[in-house]
This record gives sequence, C-alpha cells and structure tokens, in this order.
Amino acid sequence: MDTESAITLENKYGSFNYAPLPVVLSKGRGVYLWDLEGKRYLDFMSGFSAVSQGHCHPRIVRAIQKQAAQLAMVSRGLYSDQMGPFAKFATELFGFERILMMNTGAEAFETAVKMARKWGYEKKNVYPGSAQIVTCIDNFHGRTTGAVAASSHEGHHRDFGPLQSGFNLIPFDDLIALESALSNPSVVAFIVEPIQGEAGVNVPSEGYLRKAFELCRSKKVLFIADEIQTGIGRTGKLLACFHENFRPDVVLLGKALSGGTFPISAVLADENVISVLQPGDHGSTFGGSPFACHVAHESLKVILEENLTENAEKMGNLFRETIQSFHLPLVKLVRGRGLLNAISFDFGGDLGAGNRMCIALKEVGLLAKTCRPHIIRFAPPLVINQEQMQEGLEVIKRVIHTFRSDSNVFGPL
Ligand code: IF1
Repeated sequence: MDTESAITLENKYGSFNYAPLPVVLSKGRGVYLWDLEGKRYLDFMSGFSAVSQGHCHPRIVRAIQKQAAQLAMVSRGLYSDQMGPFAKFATELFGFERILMMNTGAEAFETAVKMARKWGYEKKNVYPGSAQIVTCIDNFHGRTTGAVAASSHEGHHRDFGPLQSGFNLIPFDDLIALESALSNPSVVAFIVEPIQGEAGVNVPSEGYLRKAFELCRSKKVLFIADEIQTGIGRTGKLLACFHENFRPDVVLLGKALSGGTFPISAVLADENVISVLQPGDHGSTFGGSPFACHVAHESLKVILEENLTENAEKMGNLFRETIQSFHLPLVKLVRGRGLLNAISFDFGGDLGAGNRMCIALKEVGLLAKTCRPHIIRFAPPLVINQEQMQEGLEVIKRVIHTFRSDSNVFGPL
C-alpha cells in the first residue's frame, strides 16, 4: 500500500469528522514518524499530546505485551492484581487519596460532572437537580453531548441539542467573573483547563489558577482541573497546577496516562469527594482493567525515571526563546509552558494560510496542526532532545521565512 491508496481507502470507507494532513504514517519511534514511502517526520503533534513518552516506547510496549498475555480484562465487577498497586502508586504520585479509572478524557469529564453534582447534593445541601458548574469560554473538555453542553464553541454544540443545562460560562483568566459566578449557592464546581489547549494554548496570568482555587475554597466549590492535556509533565511540572503550588480538589488525566497507546483516563480526588459515587452510580466496561492499570503504571514510571517533566521544561524554554530570537515574519507571538506551545500568526484574513503552512512544514519533514486558523500548536513528545529540537526549530524557521500567506506556494528552501 502507498500513501495515495491508503488515503483513497480511508476516504472511501472512513468517516468525515476529521480533515487530516495528507500524510499516511505507518511507523513511529520516539519523536519520529515514517510514512508509507519511508519518509521521516519530526512529530510536533504527539497524537494530540498523548504520546508524551515517545512513539512505541520499549518499556511501554513490553508492559503491553506482558499484561495482554497474562490478563487483559476482568471488569470492575471483580478485583485484579493490577488495580491496587497502580492506585497506590498514582494517588501517592499526584497527592490524592483516591482514583477512579475511566477510558477517554471526555469520560473523565463526565465522571467529574456527575461526582461534583452528587457531592453538591450530599455535602453542600444544593437543592437536588439544581447544581450549577462553572466552565470557561473557549474551553475544551471533549466531544460527548455533556462536554459540548459546557462548551462556548458554537460549532461544537450548534447541531447537537437539546443540550443539558447546569453549566455557567465565564471568561477564562477573569477572577472577577469567577467571584461573581461563585456567589450562586447552587454552584458545586469550577472546571478549568490550566492552559486552554484547543483554544490556542491560552496561558492564564501568573497566579490566576491559585487565586481561582482559593476563591472556590472560600465558597465550598470544587476546583476541578482538566489536566488531560496539560498533565503528566507536559507543561514542565507533573501537573500544570503545581506551577502555582496548589493541588486542585479534583484532577482529570488522560492521553499520556497510557503513553498514547490506547484510551486510559482517570479522576483523582480525596475520599470525601470520590466516595459520593457508590456501587451502581458510575462505571464503564474497560475502566480500570488490569491491562489499563498495568500500562498506566509503566507509562507514569517512564515519565518519572526518564525525567521527562524536567526535559519538557528545558526543551520548552528552548523552543519559545529560539522562536522569539528568530524575529520571523508573520509571527505575532509564541506562547506556552513546557512542551505545550503555539505560534500565533498574522495571516491577515487568509483563513487557509495556517493549514497551508502545516502542509509546507509536512513537505519538509515536520508534523504540526492548527488549533485555530491562525494558530499552530507545537507539542512534540517529551522525550525530544536538544539536537532534535534544534532540527525542528531550523525547519520551522525556514518554512516561516519563505512562506507567503498570499499564495499556496512557499518560496525556495
Ligand atoms: C478532538 C488537542 C483538543 C482535551 C482536554 C478533554 C479532552 C481533550 C483538555 C477529551 C481532548 C483532543 C480531542 C481532539 C482534539 C484534541 C485536542 F489539543 F489535544 F489537540 F481538543 F484540544 N480535555 N483533546 O484536550 O479527551 O475524549 O479525546 O480522550 O476531539 O478533535 P478525549
């Protein structure tokens, strides 16, 4: 099979809910991907920030092979020998008392919504059925009807109503708006991404997250951090909230929790919160399977033992400082923390330029995608080393230098 036939096949039999870059990958190792013709690419997408440990990390592959051959699945209707050790490891690592395992990030969000509402009814005397949850404009918490009900993005919910109520949108990085929203005694939780990934890597003002946490504490509202993208070392700390030296009441994890191999997500909280979900309240077929627990255990150990959090901090600083030092045309700003970064461009009104620039980057061996028409996110695996980062920066510099946003063609390289 070659690239053209693979794309034809997917276009003939697949679904239409994505518009992928025209490249067909068939192999991955570390920060590199190869297409069907054997061309190598630097991966600055990391599978939507899931492949933090690098593609096909040998330790994670071995963990998958071992557990798949030993015992993959029993359902939570039974105990397995993997859940206890992993739950102890993960709760101690992130500093919580308990963990509830799910599969996708969206399911972790839905779990948090159910848990927060029931916590409000049982522990805050909120009138049953009237709980409110505050979320931020430009948030992204998943694609389920519950997650999109919390979204401000018209395109994410316009055609999917009727939407569930109970979400109150406020501007991100706005403490006055949050304080006002929290004056409603029916508010049970504030769910926020420490950095808004999908919205274009929106980094809040220094101190915003901690002050928001303190406001929530003062109003007996759960501060729930959606760290599905920012967590597990991506921003240069184990959790992005740790940059501001506080621990959220609840944290959502996903993506890199499995090293980007298959969906594993989790909700961590203390007993007084997580205990509101009793047998029969919540669950999923695969959540917390022995396979998931074993792979997540190894995936987290790789992050720790290979110092990937520290590397994300170092390589992320190198990325932002170097891009800024290039003083490139079209570049408005570069922003992010650790290895969750984005470059915002001034393409005028040309809504296609961002995607064309991503195609230009692909042509010269670097994979990145827009998260807004004028914003390209750059999020390589956390295993990227200095030489590979320099290689990527040189490619980005050359493409931006020669890109003419008024046409489909970029100049000679
Ligand atoms: C798409 C990117 C977005 C997330 C946060 C929950 C979820 C996600 C903070 C849901 C998922 C993915 C989904 C993907 C685009 C991608 C993404 F930045 F990572 F690229 F949206 F911002 N909370 N993010 O980022 O987790 O159910 O997908 O496991 O849906 O297009 P999921």
